[in-house]
Amino acid sequence: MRGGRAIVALTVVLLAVLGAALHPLAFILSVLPVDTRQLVAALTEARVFIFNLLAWGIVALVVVMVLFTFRGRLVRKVSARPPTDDGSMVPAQPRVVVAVTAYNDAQATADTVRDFIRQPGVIEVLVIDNNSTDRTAELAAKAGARVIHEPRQGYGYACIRGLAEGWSVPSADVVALVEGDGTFAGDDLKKFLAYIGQADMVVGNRVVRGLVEPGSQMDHFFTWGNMAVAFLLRLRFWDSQFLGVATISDVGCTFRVIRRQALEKILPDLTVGGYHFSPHMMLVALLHQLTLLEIPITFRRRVGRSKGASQSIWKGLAVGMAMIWHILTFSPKRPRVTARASLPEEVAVGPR
Ligand SMILES: Nc1nc2c(ncn2[C@@H]2O[C@H](COP(=O)(O)OP(=O)(O)O)[C@@H](O)[C@H]2O)c(=O)[nH]1
Ligand SMILES: [Mg+2]
Repeated sequence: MRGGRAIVALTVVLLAVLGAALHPLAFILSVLPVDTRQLVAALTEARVFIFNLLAWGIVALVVVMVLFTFRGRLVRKVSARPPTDDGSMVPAQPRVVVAVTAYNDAQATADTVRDFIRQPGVIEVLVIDNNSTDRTAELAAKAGARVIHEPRQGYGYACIRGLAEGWSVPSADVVALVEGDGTFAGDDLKKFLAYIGQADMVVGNRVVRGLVEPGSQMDHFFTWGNMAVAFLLRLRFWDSQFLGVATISDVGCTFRVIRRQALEKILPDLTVGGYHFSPHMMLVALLHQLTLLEIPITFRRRVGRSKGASQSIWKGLAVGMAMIWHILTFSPKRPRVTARASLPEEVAVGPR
């Protein structure tokens, strides 16, 4: 069943939270000046039942882990699939097109362009201007970017357009995606390029202590939230040894690099225009059996005001819920393609 493991994990977490909440609830009821003895007894019974269920669940998990360990010793299994070798291997010095999402971030976007344009291997920087009303487009062009206007409002639409436009640059070996908000460092691009020979797509990880600048958007809430949702993604694409076919710990990092041929396979299935685009792209890549690697990157304070998930805890929660629902339920609309993919109308790019 699609997302079955993730649903079981969510149920376990909900049961644990419910069981924990029953304790103080029973206590509060017991000190009330009315007779609540029957209710308290029922709650206590429910709590004991949940506790027993979870405890037996842990025992079963340990037994399964021991069995897997013994089985692994007896049968040497290679569970990591080597990267796709269908002529899509990238050269040692790949040519990179960088696509930058931009929405009313004039200064930060121009700085991002200047930062990335000077990185080794970068042949072009594209700024996807998503209906900005400030000087984003003008300053980005001055900084040396080719500015492309995306009329459909939304972070995901800006990402899809950037990826499609990057794919359409014939000399590009790989396409990088970043935000034009000053959070990502051009210097990190070389880390992605160091690994792109070993995976179809390399994504950034912003949950590594020491690399995240104090005061950045990655506070406790966003760090834990990303880790938890990433674990759901791993449960959906499970591998018993590595706890997921892709060892992902951060689902919301825009900074990623993908091989041109891999991008061609997934572009027609990229459809999410909203803030949950990032895990959407990972899901689609995994459904196409592409290999994903995650690498630790630096994450800096944002320049300017956030318009995305980091606006507030409520916005972050809403985006998190959309991500969870998407991971549990998504499957591509069109039949799975393994051969050469064709681009649909909405991502098709005109002559350059
Ligand atoms: N919020 C928002 N961001 C957009 C949109 N279109 C493009 N973007 C860009 O997408 C990136 C993510 O938005 P951001 O405000 O940084 O969200 P945050 O990372 O959650 O703080 C930025 O580079 C924006 O400029 C849009 O319609 N809304
Ligand atoms: Mg941002």
